[in-house]
Amino acid sequence: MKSSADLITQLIPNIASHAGTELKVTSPTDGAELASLRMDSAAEVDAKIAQSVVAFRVWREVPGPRRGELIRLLGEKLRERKEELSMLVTLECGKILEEGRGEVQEMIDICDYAVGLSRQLYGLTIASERKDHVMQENWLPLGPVGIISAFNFPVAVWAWNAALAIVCGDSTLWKPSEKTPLTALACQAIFDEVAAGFAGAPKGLSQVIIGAGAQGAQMVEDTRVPLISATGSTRMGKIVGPKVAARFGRSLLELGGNNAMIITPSADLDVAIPSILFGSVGTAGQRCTSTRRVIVHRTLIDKVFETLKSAYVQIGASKVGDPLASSTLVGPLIDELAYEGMQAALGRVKAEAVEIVGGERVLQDQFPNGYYVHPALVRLAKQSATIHDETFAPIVYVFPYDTLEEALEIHNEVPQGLSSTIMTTDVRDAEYFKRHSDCGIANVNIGTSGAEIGGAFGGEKETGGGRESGSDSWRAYMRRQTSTTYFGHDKPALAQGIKFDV
Ligand code: UN1
Repeated sequence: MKSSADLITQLIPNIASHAGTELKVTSPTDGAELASLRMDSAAEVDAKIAQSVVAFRVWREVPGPRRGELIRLLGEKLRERKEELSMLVTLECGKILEEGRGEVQEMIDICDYAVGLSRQLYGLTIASERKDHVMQENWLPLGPVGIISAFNFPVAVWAWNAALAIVCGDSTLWKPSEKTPLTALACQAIFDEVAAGFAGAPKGLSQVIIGAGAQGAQMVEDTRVPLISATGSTRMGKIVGPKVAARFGRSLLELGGNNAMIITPSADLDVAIPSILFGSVGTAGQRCTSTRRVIVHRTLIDKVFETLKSAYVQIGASKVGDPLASSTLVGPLIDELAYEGMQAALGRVKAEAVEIVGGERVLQDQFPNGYYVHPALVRLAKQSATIHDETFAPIVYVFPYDTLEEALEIHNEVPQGLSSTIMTTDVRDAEYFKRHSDCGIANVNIGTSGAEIGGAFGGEKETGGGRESGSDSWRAYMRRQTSTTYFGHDKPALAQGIKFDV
């Protein structure tokens, strides 16, 4: 296997030009320094935005299907580099390699989707009330799109946004998490390589801004960036949303989740249990879609809890470790702060808990600077406000319900509204759940995490209301124009039958 330094220079050939002292990038696997980078100055951010405007003016004139061709080539290049990029994802954010591969696959999938979309950016033709008039809806490129992404999906979320924005005729500016700038630079290098050989792709069509809060805030406040697509915590969204709104910009927010599974009396537990495990311990509980609450019918609570308990004990004993090792299912938390957040959440719930399994730090001898934990399973007598906040760590709370109406009340009580699921073989329960879940995602017999790119992704309430990826999410990256054309010979007629004869 390649050393991390070789992998980085292979994927980011110009890494030396980013060298500096301001941003130390460490791997969550063992705390080792991967690189030390400089951040963009305010003048550099300004110049990148200006360049993005210039690139946009060129790119919007390129026909949609031709724009799609660039994204087709990007998808091809990602297929070629999949293994190396997946390894860098694992190294920089700590998710297991299998999930790193899944994340790069998600990039490839959205590229394929965007290629098809590039020939389907269509609007409506609407019946006009007036003779010899035609009314149309045109979808036009919007402008530079600012993308703010989080550490936990360091490359896929960029691809969801960039692939769509670019086929829609926009340019993009990407401010990745300061915890994962290397994967962003690697994606940028791949993009640059593809764009260099592509006639008509302007300089600066896609750019990366390296920095932290200040660089992000500068982009958020700049009126030259009509859309800010931001993924991260609700706390971040509460800052970004009003700032963008204050300048009449548009924001697409993908914020926190507090996702739940309801297990009904008719549930097939052979389907439910693996879904809980992937949802709650997968990605070390660091997905916005991770399963955080399991609401179980009282008749099944003992059985579900005991089955989960033995799985958690086994996972804690043998499946937590080096995310590059093929036997590992749970890698490290991103950093010490995440570990402290997890311990604080467990501390808060302790007094209410019926039983807590796991939660402690492990592998400290092997990885003194890596924050590995035994995923935590917490049994409660009922839900309380203590678990209304999202904790970005592997903690799942299990508690009972008596009637499905009550289960949905409990389910919807939290401030977030991203993903939800019901385990049932009763079609009535499934339909009731879909009608009453207040989330953007409501699944039946599959877990809360691991959505496909074809559907619109996002959620309600404190999750921010944005939708990205599939379905008609592309419309967020374009501006809608209503156009009425008169093609008759008579004196023009006014709408609403108004007479205005001079
Ligand atoms: C995120 O955690 O920000 O549905 C995105 C999922 C993934 C995306 C998660 N496809 O779990």
